[in-house]
Amino acid sequence: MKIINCKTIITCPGRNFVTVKIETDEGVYGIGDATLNGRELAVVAYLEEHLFPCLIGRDPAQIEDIWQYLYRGAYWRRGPVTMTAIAGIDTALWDIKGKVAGLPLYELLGGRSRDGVMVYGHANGVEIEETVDEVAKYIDLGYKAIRAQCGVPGLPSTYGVAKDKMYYEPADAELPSENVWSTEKYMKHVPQLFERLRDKFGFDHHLLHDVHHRLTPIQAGRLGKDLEPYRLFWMEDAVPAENQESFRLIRQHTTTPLAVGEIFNTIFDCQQLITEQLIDYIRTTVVHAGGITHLRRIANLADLYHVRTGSHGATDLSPVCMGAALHFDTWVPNFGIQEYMRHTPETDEVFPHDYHFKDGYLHAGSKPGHGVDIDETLAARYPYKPAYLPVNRLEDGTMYNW
Ligand code: KDG
Ligand code: MG
Repeated sequence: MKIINCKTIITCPGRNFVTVKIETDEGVYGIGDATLNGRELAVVAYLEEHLFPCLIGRDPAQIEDIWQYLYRGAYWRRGPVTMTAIAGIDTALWDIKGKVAGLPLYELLGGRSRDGVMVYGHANGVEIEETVDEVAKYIDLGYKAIRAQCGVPGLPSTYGVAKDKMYYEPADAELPSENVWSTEKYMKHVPQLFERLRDKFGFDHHLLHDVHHRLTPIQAGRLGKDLEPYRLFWMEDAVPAENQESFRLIRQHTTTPLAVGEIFNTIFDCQQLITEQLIDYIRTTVVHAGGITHLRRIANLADLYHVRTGSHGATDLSPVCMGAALHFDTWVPNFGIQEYMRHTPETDEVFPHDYHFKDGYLHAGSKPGHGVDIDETLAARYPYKPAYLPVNRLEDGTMYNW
């Protein structure tokens, strides 16, 4: 079997998605997600100009060799654009392998380790009581785990508080919009949110929180400690993680479990975090960490150090990524949890898929490959629209982490 054609499909059924399609001389094709929020066309150019020409004529079964060719062979390694492009190709090749074998992807990885994949949904509100109402809705839908975010009094807007409750979409403007941030106001408010949630709902559901890279290590240690009575499943992205060592300080001060990694691209971004057991959950996912082939390496390393997976699953990761991630989650021995923000009905129509939600779990389905397809005619009805994630400034105007 040979690769005869590769292309990207860009569509915007509410938000932008980039999909890689690889076609073979035997009629079998595979697809992979290559969406990098706010930088979509950089990945498209990297794929079309630099990677696709190298794939024509290759055997799609040689996934490992192709991965090494694209990663090692390029000389320029790592980085979000490169690794997202490689992920799109890698996912499409695993899809082809599954279809050729007539097996769902999790069977190729080693078979099922669990019946369903526990997911967490996103509850958010401008005020605490609004978040409480949203958490109640997720509990009614059957979720076992819910991420809770809330507006901060004195700040006009903040990360995680959505206009549209179910389909939160932070890339909301043609040029980056600006948020204002105060660590002091935030740190005073968040423990009140979780006190209220535990008061109202008790301890039967997992609660999670995303700090979104906004604290220093000692502030994160303090917040983790303040949240200990509410037994969070995790505190996510407490600090920007370029400096992996900074997690040591957080660890010294709190037993609140720590999650990080949605913006990591390779195993080298989390090597120290994992081997020194500075985190509890690694959030790398298929599309931004080099595909199934590389994510598997990260998860295997993490397993040796009691670190479990908790893959990113926001709406900017397309249903193709979600499908592949769910097969991965169904297999991976050290699974922790999977993030699940529902896509809009328009997106679900463009990407028909085999996975489904039931009683707090997602089920990958049993179709060969990852079980997600793309309706190209429908996709063409939604042309690309430039959209950026916001930026963040402190109250005195200093540029800060979003
Ligand atoms: O593209 C960026 C979003 O996916 C990210 O901000 C969402 O932090 C996020 C999360 O935990 O889902
Ligand atoms: Mg996050």
